[in-house]
Amino acid sequence: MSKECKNTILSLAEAYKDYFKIGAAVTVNDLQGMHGDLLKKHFNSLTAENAMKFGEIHPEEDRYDFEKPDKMKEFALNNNMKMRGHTFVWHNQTSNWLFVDKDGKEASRELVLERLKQHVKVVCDRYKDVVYAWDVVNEAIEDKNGEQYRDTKWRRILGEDYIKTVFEIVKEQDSKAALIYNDYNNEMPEKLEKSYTMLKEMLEKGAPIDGVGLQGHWNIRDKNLIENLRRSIERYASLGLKLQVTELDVSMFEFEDKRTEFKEPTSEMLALQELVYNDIFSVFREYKGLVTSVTFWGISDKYTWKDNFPVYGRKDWPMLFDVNGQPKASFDRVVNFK
Ligand code: HAH
Repeated sequence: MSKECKNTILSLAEAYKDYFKIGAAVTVNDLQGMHGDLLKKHFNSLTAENAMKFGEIHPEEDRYDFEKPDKMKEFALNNNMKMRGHTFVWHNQTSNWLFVDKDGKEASRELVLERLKQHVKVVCDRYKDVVYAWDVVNEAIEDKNGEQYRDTKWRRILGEDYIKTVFEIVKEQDSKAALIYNDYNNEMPEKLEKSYTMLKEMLEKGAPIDGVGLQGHWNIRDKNLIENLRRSIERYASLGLKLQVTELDVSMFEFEDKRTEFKEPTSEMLALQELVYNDIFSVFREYKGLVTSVTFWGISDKYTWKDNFPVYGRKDWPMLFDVNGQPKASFDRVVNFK
C-alpha cells in the first residue's frame, strides 16, 4: 500500500522510525518558516551545519559563542529531536589561537591537548544531554596516492596516534554518545582501504571508536556508488563499527562538471536523482541495525552548501524537497517502500 494517502504527505522520520534517525544540517534561520516546518514534520535529528565547529563555537581562547547552538538545542528539545555534534578535530574552520602559544610560537603538544580537553569538556557538559553522536575527528585521511594521513596541524603537533588520543578525550567527557570518525569518499575503494587500515589500527590500540560517518556527498552519475556503498558498509562493519550517513546530498553535477548554464534541473537530472535516492535508501534499509542515522546536509533545494561548492554561485538541487519546500519525486521514492 502506498504510504501517501490522499493529499497527506508522509513524514520521513515517521516512515523510518523502525530503521534509523533522519537528520538535517541546519543554520539558525532554518529553525523558522518553511524550513522550520519541514524540520518538525520530517526530521528527528539535527546537526549544526557550522555553529558547533571549533572556530565558530570557540573563536577566542576565553570566548565561546553558544548563541546559535543553544537555539538549535532548544528547538531539538522542544520538538523531540536529538542532535549530532559536528565536529571536534578538523583541519578546516578551526581557530588558529589553538595552535599558537603566548609568545606567538607554535603551541606544544601539552598545550594543545590541554586546550582541547578544556574545549571538549565545556562543549560536552553543555550539549551531551541532547547529542547522541559526535563527529570526533573529521577528514583525517589523505586523498592523494601514497599518503595515508592528511598532514594537519593537529597531527603535526599531537603526533601519530592523535586520533586515538582525541577519541579518548571525548569518551572521558561523554561516555554515552556514539563516537564517530567522519570522512568523505570513504566508500570509494582507495580511501576505504586507507580508512579501514587506520580504524583497525586505532581499535587494536584501544581507541573508543563506535562508528564511521560516510558523509555521502554523492551525485546522480556515479555508476559505482551502490556497489561501493555496500562494500564499505560491510568492511567497516567487519571491524565491529556502526555506520552513520552524516552529510547526504545527491548533486546534479559530478565533481569535475563545472557547467553553470542551468537555471533549473532538467527532467533527465531529476529522473537520475530519483533512481539514486531510491537505490541508496534501499541499501540503508537493508543494513538496518548497522546504519543508525541518515542526515542530509541541508533541508531543501532553497539553500544548500552545494550552491557554492565546488562551483561558487552555481545553483544545485541535491535535496528531497524543491526550492519551494515541496517534496520531489525523489522524496516519494525514499518514503514509499514496502
Ligand atoms: C564537509 N566537507 C564538512 O564535513 C562539513 O563540515 C562542511 O560543512 C561541508 C562538507 C566536505 C568536503 C570538503 O570540505 C572539501 C572537499 C571535499 C568535500
